[in-house]
Amino acid sequence: MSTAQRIFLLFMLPLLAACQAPEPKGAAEKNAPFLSIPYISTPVQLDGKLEEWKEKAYCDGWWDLDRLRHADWYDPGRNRLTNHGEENTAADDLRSRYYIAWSDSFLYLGAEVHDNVNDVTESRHAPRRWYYKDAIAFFVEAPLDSVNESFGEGDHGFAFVIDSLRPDYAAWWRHGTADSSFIEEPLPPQAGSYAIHFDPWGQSPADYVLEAKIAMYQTFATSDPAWRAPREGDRYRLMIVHCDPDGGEYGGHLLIYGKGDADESWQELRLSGEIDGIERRER
Ligand SMILES: [Ca+2]
Ligand SMILES: [Ca+2]
Ligand SMILES: [Ca+2]
Ligand SMILES: [Ca+2]
Repeated sequence: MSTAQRIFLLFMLPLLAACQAPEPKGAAEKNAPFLSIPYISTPVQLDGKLEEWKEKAYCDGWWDLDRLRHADWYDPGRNRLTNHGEENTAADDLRSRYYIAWSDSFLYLGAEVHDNVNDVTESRHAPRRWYYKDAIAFFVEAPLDSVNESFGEGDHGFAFVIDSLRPDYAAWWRHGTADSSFIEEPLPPQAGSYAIHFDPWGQSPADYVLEAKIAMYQTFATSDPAWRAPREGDRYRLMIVHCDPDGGEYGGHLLIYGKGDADESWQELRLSGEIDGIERRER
């Protein structure tokens, strides 16, 4: 072996070994390859009660900061809550379950939320500033494409402010097209609607259930000509932004299934067939 070969091996072998080392077994909750969103044929009544469809919807359990900090999209600078000194744990401040399903015409969105303070006011209010109020936003790219965009073609943000007065801006639509982005407007009534049930469990007036539906043709078809009437196997992307300022200005956020406005960071979802509810046996 020549001197040059020895030197090459001396420096390259450790590098090659490092490249082949197994990934460390961290605690991070890795993104699943995609979320399977079930089809539902059940008629849905928008009344702030999810019972007629939630067991047949996509739901992966409770989300709070304790769980979120182990997700691989977690960013402590953006995922945080406002501490009033009254909450024993971050989960007392905000914890939520989300439900998603689709039908031939609608995307159904639901959430069951334990919150400690309802806060929908802010000093520099503007209709588009849902992210400074208690609100849940569902970011959807439909269909998924290979272009990394921020509220460009095919991108939508459907935000619902948890305001009992139901102002016009409480259902908000941020979207884009091939040649424009961040179009901001109230969600037109024909494009979707929502219901909120406050204090659903008789435990806190700040708790709520959100039940919403988005008319896919009236929204998705206007943004991307590649969108087609939904069918099993169609690929979209999803991210949830759950805002909980509670007296802070920008305040608290849980970012779930993604990292921000860039749609490339959002989680892939696929429209799938109908599923049965989880069976619970007697013994
Ligand atoms: Ca309902
Ligand atoms: Ca809270
Ligand atoms: Ca709140
Ligand atoms: Ca895209």
